[in-house]
Amino acid sequence: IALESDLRDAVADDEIVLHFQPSFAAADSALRGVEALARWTHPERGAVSPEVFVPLAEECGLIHRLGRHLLELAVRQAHQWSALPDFTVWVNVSGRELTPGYADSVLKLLAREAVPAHRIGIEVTESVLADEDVAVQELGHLHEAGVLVAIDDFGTGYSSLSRLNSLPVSLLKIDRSFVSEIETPFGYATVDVVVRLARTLGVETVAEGVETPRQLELLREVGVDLASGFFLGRPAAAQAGAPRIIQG
Ligand code: G
Ligand code: G
Ligand code: NA
Ligand code: MN
Repeated sequence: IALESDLRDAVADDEIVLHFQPSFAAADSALRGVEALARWTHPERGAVSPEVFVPLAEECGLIHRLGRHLLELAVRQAHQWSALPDFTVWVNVSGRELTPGYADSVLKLLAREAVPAHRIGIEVTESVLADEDVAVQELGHLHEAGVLVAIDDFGTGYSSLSRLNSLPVSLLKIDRSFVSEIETPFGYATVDVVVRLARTLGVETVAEGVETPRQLELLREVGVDLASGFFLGRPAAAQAGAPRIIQG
């Protein structure tokens, strides 16, 4: 409960900021975008994980304000990076945020900040697409307007493969649990299946959680489009000009 009221203040006081983790084209290591990750430094408790405060915000009705705050930060940052070619800022969005009017509010924000739709991507988990018609409609509006949509942690949740073909999706994010297993026959086959499926659907794939050069090599072999992970670049605060790249 104390944390809940602190969270209210934190949103108002800008204690919650975004860090950005780069993603690269697997084939030639060209920088292709960043994933925005929320970071809260509590004045007494120190770092509080989004795994704690995002569910808390959902429970106490703060998720719309928190989500809006983070989206504004992401869109402003996308504007700062507008000179980078083929560059998308990906934002994690909770299913709870996807209520009627969400898409319109995002499109208004993009117009206000003069950021083209394709420079922003929305990441949602499979479960959001599985059972929430309103969420799918809102994502559909955004997708039609050119905003990119990714299914996060693909392969770990309830996935209706038959429905995938009709969902407003631009990219599948292969969960890092599969990437960490890619040196096993089953792990390799899983990544391979997702890549083939994505090709058939005409969407891109990103492998997340790449931690070793061997994993990257195997991902290239399978034909994954994009890659991110600690081996390629850690989440970091935005630097002036371009995201900090530890290894490209
Ligand atoms: O960055 P980190 O590994 O701490 O993220 C933990 C979890 O919190 C991940 O599932 C991630 O998707 C989620 N998360 C991080 N930032 C945001 C955010 O801005 N909004 C939402 N809804 N979830 C986030
Ligand atoms: O659920 P989601 O995919 O949004 O989670 C993103 C989280 O994964 C981020 O919080 C980030 O800190 C974490 N992450 C990113 N790259 C790696 C990695 O290479 N290894 C591990 N263990 N975590 C990572
Ligand atoms: Na994500
Ligand atoms: Mn993920």
